[in-house]
Amino acid sequence: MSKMVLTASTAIVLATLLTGIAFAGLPCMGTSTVVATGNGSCAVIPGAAFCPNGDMNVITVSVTLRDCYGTPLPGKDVIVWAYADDDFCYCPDGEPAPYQLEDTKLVGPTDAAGTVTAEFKKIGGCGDMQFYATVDDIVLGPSNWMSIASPDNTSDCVVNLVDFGNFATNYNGTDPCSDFNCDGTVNLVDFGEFATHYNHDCVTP
Ligand SMILES: [Ca+2]
Ligand SMILES: [Ca+2]
Repeated sequence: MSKMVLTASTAIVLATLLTGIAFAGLPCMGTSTVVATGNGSCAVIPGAAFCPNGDMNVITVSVTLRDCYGTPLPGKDVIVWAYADDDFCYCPDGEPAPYQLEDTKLVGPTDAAGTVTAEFKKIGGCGDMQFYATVDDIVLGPSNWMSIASPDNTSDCVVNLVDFGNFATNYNGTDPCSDFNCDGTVNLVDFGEFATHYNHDCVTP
């Protein structure tokens, strides 16, 4: 009887050790983080105002990889990608990633703290967006939601007369899609922003 108990205990210890070995060095959902922050006036919402050519706000997504013991994982490449319920258009920009596919960026390697960042800025459209990270086929995140505004109201990555029509309709209102400085109203300040980015697209200016 005591031999059976000993054998069972040994099996549990071995299983625990093997589990630990299996999880050590692999990104862990519970200890890794994906955090999105914006710059500009919308950073406190939080959110960002994007122009398709990238000359408005920027969202920085910071990914920190740790294994289930909390040990940082340096030297890993990470795919960071945007997720949205709403329609957005994504211009290719090639930065800071070696390559990108629409809203997906490959960044890395992670530094000694297990951290790497990706920037998103060449985007048109309006709505809510959050970010995930994939490494070693493990999906981490999502990040906090970000509220996105853009002079490209129609999500075709061109700021033109159609967008102006929508902006004019929203003028003096509270539509967050046209409130580029996130102060709660669509007014002359926002019109100035719209005018600055009029005729912009993925490559212009
Ligand atoms: Ca448009
Ligand atoms: Ca405003």
